[in-house]
Amino acid sequence: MKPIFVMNGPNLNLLGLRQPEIYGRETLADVEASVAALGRELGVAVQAMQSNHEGQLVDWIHEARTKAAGIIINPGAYSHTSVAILDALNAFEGPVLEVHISNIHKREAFRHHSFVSARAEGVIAGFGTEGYLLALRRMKSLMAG
Ligand code: CA2
Repeated sequence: MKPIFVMNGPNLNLLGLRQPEIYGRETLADVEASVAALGRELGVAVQAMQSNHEGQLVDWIHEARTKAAGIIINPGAYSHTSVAILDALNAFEGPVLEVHISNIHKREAFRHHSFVSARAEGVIAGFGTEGYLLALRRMKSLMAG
């Protein structure tokens, strides 16, 4: 069974270490552990990755073309700027779900638009780090049907 890639973009390595009022107190390692545990419960393989570099995220999305069944992605600030990540996702054939920890629509206007949303089957925003778990459950449904 191919894994679901759970990809996090720039600055998300700082989760839990700064700005807990926006992003909560869980670290990225905590989130990845919860996602892995839910993956075991659901019988879905999960591979987590994080990079601060746009090109690295693009390369992993290319890798996903042959190695992943689906992509759950929080592109961080690249959501609002990166046509390159959108183009890479458009070359991936499986389901894509976009996650934002914060409610980007309640924040500054420049966060209201995400290039990635044009490709995603669904978008979760403002559910905190629980959004990753909701996305994994949804991914399992998408893979089943
Ligand atoms: O809400 C989200 O998940 C975001 O994708 C997070 C990005 C932000 O640029 C997007 O607009 C919304 C930023 C991630 C920064 O993460 C930090 C976590 C802790 C401390 C500092 C930054």
